[in-house]
Amino acid sequence: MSTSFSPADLQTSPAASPVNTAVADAVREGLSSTPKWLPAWLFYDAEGSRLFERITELPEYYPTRTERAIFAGYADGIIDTAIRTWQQAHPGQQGRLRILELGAGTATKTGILLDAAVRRQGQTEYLPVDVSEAAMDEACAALQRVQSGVTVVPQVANYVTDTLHIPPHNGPTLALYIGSSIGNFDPEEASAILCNLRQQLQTGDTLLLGTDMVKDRRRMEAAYDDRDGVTEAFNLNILRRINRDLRANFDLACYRHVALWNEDKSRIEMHLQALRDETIRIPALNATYRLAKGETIHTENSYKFTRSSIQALMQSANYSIVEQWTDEQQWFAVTLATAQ
Ligand code: AVI
Repeated sequence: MSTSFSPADLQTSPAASPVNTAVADAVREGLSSTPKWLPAWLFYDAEGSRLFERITELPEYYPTRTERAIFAGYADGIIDTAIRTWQQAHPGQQGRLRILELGAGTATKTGILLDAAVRRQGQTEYLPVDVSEAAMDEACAALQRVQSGVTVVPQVANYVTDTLHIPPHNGPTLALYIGSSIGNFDPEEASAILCNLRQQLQTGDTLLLGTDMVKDRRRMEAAYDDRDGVTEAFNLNILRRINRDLRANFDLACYRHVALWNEDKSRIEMHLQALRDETIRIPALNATYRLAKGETIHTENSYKFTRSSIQALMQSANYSIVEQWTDEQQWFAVTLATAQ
């Protein structure tokens, strides 16, 4: 038998594209488990990130605009309190506040706090830490377009799995972990992320944590099941990504988007439910998986908080709460805590 191919075939043939081992390992582990699950980070390929941006603008998805409004109302107070907290721990010492962020920020939300820091001290350093270099480049470019007085010092690192290494600083560090990103981790993982950050902070440095709060069940469920179907498309995109990255054969039309409030665990759960018996072949894993009609793949948890669960989380990671800001309806909270 003879075959002929050109180098161009090698580049374009899906069979020749290298398999991302992190994606392969995650999908193998999740689909071999009972119940089946997939890690939420798989949502964020280029299309998933674009869909998430659309989610943040949906009328039903209140967290982004509510947190932004809190920043708009209280940014100067937040910056003042972070500086004062550090000065109390370091009497007589001077130094400019720098802002560190877990995740690459957005020009709008993070920009409000950077603006307040520049108003207060003329200039500031901004250190975003993100696993995605592309996301970071985009965020930095957007920030630098709109922000003067801000020096951006990006760091590519996975703050969930790897020990952070932040350069030392003579002055206060305000670390941001906003957008209720912490809510996508189980309580033990959430505490580990804040502990990892804590190791890099000095006593008197501060953490500003954004958390979505427990509220009326219908309001929370609607935020994850919007009328335009954007969240449904976001959820289904995880299967499209697996089809592309691992050459799987998920039939997207056979899955239903499910978002429900789990009261016991205080979280919104997203699932994909099979509408009929399905056999999924994943050649890149050399594996076949079966889903029975009605069976679900659990794709995301989004924990919702109360004042006492925020307090417990902070305490578990060695922070003590200094001040908390919230909106009138108490739907979202922004908590400033100091490294003990
Ligand atoms: C990124 N994260 C905080 C969002 C959330 O609300 O949990 C992700 C999301 N999933 C569906 N809608 C938004």
